[in-house]
Amino acid sequence: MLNAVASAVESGKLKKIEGIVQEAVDAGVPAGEILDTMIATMGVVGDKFQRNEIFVPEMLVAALTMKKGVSVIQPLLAGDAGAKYGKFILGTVAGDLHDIGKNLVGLMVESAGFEVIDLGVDVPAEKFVEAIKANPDCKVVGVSALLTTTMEAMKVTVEAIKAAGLCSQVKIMVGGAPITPEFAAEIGADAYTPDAGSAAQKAVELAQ
Ligand code: B1M
Repeated sequence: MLNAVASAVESGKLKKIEGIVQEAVDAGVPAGEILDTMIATMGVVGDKFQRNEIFVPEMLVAALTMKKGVSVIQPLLAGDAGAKYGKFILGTVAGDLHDIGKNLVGLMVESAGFEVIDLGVDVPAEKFVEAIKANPDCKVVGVSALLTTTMEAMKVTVEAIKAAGLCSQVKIMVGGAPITPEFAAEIGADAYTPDAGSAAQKAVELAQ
């Protein structure tokens, strides 16, 4: 079952993925396992891209396929905790178009009890600042970056939030494949988490 999910994502079976994921769900495979399989498969896709075995279009179709697959299990992953911890502003930094990880963070944070305001991808630092100012009840901001070349934009974003004097209002969480706890500390972020599940736990901690 999980092999079929992995192979459908890897080969970009856009039309078949929903059925394949649904079959796995119906067979009793836990949604978390299905998600972990899809995440691991994107790692395989990335490795193939790095070895020039596939190119951007294939990587994009794999990503779209994963998104469709996630939509099937989304209701099983997200609980309805209500927005008891207030708002969580989230975005992928300027110059960066990767959003699957960010979207998973949004999903988990929402199910942990936040109202998520998703600014999308390629978000300039000023847009984060404006959104925080427009939402004075927001206590946590999540900033995602997937490229080593956009880590600098993450630094700029954290600096802009601090320069705008918003640190007493919000805590800043960062994450994404190239981000390390050391880098997070270096740029002055309040927290780093490696995945969506731990991001949700940390967000709850920071909001209290
Ligand atoms: Co891109 N890409 N990509 N790509 N892509 C990577 C990131 C890469 C590692 C592939 C590789 O070479 N092995 C490489 C970056 C290398 C580097 O920076 N050193 C790369 C490259 C080079 C590029 C382009 C430059 C390629 C080109 O055009 N020549 C280009 C850049 C475009 C841009 O952003 N400006 C590009 C484009 C794309 C697509 C558009 C085709 C597509 C993205 C589609 C989309 O997201 N809508 C794509 C994809 C799919 C990937 C890979 C294959 C998969 C990413 C993914 O979705 N993973 C990726 C390879 C890889 O990651 N191994 C790759 C699954 C997802 C669940 O994981 O996003 O890591 P991830 O999220 C994780 C954690 O990181 C964490 O939680 C999630 C898991 O629970 N997390 C957070 C993420 N954000 C968080 C925030 C938090 C906390 C945790 O707190 C706020």
